[in-house]
Amino acid sequence: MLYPQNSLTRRMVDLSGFWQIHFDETQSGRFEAGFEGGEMIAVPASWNDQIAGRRDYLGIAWYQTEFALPWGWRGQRIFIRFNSVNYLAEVWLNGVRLGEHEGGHLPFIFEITDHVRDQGNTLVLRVDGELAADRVPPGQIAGKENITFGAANFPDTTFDFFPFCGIQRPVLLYCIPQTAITDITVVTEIDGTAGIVSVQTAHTPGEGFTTRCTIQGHSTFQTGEGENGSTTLSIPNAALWSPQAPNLYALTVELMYDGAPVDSYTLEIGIRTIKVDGDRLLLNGEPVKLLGFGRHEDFPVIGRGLMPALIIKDYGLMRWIGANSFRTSHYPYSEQMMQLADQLGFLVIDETPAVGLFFQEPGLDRRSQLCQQYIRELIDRDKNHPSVIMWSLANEPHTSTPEARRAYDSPNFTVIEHSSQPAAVEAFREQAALARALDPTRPITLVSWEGAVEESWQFVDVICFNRYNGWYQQSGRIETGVQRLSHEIDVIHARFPGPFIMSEFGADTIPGHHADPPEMFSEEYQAELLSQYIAMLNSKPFVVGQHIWNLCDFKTAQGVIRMGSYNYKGIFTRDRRPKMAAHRVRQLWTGQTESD
Ligand code: BDP
Repeated sequence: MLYPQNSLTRRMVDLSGFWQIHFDETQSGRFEAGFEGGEMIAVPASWNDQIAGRRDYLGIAWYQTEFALPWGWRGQRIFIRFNSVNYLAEVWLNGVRLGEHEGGHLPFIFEITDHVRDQGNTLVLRVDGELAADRVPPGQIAGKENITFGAANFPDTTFDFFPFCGIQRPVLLYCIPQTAITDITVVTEIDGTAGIVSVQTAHTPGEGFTTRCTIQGHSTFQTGEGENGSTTLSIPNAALWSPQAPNLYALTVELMYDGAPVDSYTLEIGIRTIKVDGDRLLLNGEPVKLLGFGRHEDFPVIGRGLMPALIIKDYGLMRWIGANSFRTSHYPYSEQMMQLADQLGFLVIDETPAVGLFFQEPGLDRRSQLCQQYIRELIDRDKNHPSVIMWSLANEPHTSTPEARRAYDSPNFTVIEHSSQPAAVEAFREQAALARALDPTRPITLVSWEGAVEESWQFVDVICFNRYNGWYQQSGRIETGVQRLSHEIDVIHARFPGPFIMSEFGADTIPGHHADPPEMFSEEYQAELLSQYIAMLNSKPFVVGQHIWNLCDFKTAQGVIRMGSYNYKGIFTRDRRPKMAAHRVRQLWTGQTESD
């Protein structure tokens, strides 16, 4: 999927601004052609903390805006693109239904060429933010104990972040030529000092078209077999892409007719390879270690809305602390975030919106289909980013059987046979195969807290493990917790050899709360816990990554383990001020002290 852009042959306008919203609690209204008397709402941004009294509203809301067709677009093919609407969106233009899309965080597009007027276009969305057991991420099963937290949560999520709703990323209107480039897929290899760039292109059907690919002076023609073509360019003495030197090349694809370009699209590409070799993760053939974070798209007032300044701020914080990597926990991040990862040189574990899954309860078929849809959409969206080095199929699915869990929780981590529920194993077998078929070039991971009883780790290339010893377990006893974890990691590695990433570890910390000796929730405790984890992880050669949970404090549902409805495991506060641990981690990761 190509992000809209302005070029010689393409135009795009952003429909962000003040729209109208009508909350339809009784679900009685049909407003396909528009409505009167709504409230004002800024798009993009979640509605929850923006509109007074609507924080916990997760029902139906109708959005509307008006727009005119930009001058000169008539005669082109015209589309509308929604970069992210959470959770389910149904869309109408001038009363004509365009379609629907399920799942927040991934883009969807409708062609509107035949429905759009020159002026006075009414765009209407019906957004459904309800949590339900057959959606992904799922809500709770009615009448059942909360699968994730034991105690009830409000709103009743199966995951540990606030279920923000609404139009959370830009809505773009764009046009392309009648016969246009529709897709580009780039794969890079390294041959000695040369970069080998394979480009596959697709265009709308048409006779007599050829495709030209140019990378800074190197150009080849691709003559079509129908609408699909492929070509390979060799770049001598290529400047490779890496965190130390995020070199990018501009690849321009032109669709030619009668010797002249009728469409042109420019993509920033990075020449790099990513491979698993035994216990190592190799970037451009060299071992690489990931230092970084799990994060959230989360900020006061805007909720999960796109805020470009916050993206810059967070990359600045990650740079300052010596991070080179992050995971898009627990859903795909904005396309702007991904573009900057390419430009600034961050290694990204790109995660689908599958979090808090369960496998015995009703709705499994639907949930599994949605997971597959998300894998397709994510790879389609992000396949050309050099920063994306791995696909994460899910975070913390609840996979083990109760018997396996009981045996594993013993002092020796006893692993019994068939430790995962068969339905979970089947689901991840299929999902891993799908991801590999769609992208054979990148490793796959599954982020789990289950430990060595996670049978679905057999399908992945890299183990991503979340664990909170010294916090949820061995509370108050950091050393005991870290020792036990060290042993558990060895047990996991013996069962699932290969590169291992500690994808979450941390401690809730109230900024300004101090204790000596360190005590849970104090700044000292977080700094000490992270130091001991990092020392232990550094001692194991197969550990190729350490991602602290979390970069910043973030909003959650209400519940007894979340004071003020926040997860306080950030090493920065929600408004991005450093806690003591931020300085400690910076010293450990960069060798620099506060005064440097
Ligand atoms: C992990 C989850 C993460 C939570 C974290 C925590 O993956 O979403 O926020 O625990 O409890 O299990 O802080």
